[in-house]
Amino acid sequence: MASALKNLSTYNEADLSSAEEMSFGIVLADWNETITHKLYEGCYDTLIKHGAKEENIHTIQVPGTFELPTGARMLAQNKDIDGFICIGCVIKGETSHNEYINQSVAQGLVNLGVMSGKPFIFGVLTPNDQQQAIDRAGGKYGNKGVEAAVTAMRMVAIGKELKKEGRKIGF
Ligand code: DLZ
Repeated sequence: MASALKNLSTYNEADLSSAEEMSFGIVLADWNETITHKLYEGCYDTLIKHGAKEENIHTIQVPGTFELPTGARMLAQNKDIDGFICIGCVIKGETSHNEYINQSVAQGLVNLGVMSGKPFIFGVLTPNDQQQAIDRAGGKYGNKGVEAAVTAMRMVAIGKELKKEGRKIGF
């Protein structure tokens, strides 16, 4: 089990470039807000810690996790943003609603990323119960929001590096 081995807030700072010149869109789902708002804090604070400017972090709130891909697309259409972080929490219930939401959101974000060439990060917890969510939203397994922020920074850095290299060889 991945979380038994890895704390979600642990990362190698040497892997990260400064986020000073990067812009981010955060799309935050309000369902399970006691959890998602903790994920948001972890994410936002990590971006700021690594140099992102407040004015370059654009946040919107959407009703639920299912709305994350559409919210991200709306943000992408209206702002010039390097990388998107989508934050939600879908707790398994008595029905299979969680599977429909999780699969469509994961697929939606993959589609957005592949089509746009920009990162759309899946910062969604998919726990079996509330305790598993608490453990991963600043609890004993760290904070998935931190992991999502670090992933976004690394992907934006890759995109920027490739653009620079492209200019160097004169295309
Ligand atoms: C309807 C629903 C349910 C049952 N559970 C969750 C959940 O655990 N986490 C979450 O983010 N959203 C949930 N939703 C709401 C859906 O994401 C969506 O907002 C509604 O189905 C309307 O499209």
